[in-house]
Amino acid sequence: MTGKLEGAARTEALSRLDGWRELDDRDAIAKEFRFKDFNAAFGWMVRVALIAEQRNHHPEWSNVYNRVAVTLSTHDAGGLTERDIALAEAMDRCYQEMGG
Ligand code: H2B
Repeated sequence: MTGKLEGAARTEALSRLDGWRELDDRDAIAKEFRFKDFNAAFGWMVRVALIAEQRNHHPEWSNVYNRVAVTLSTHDAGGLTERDIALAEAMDRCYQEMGG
């Protein structure tokens, strides 16, 4: 299992991400994605779900119509790890591929 991201490695990892913020009350990152409509939002969620299942690393997320609020943290590690950074990057990549 990868360990919690701390210090310089954490700063470097977070600098690779765009639009993600650190939460105040727990060791996690969050972002809200906005889409054209519900179909676009749910289509993106399906693609991300398949990646998450493949990696056995799953997001905390909720959907309201064309918006998806995502929180990423590694439960087994009790905080943020490289696995969260990698999933965040995959989410951003899927979003860009959909023209978002
Ligand atoms: N997802 C996330 N975000 N963190 C985990 O620690 C985690 C997971 N652990 N998905 C996996 C599943 C674990 O609970 C199962 C039992 O393999």
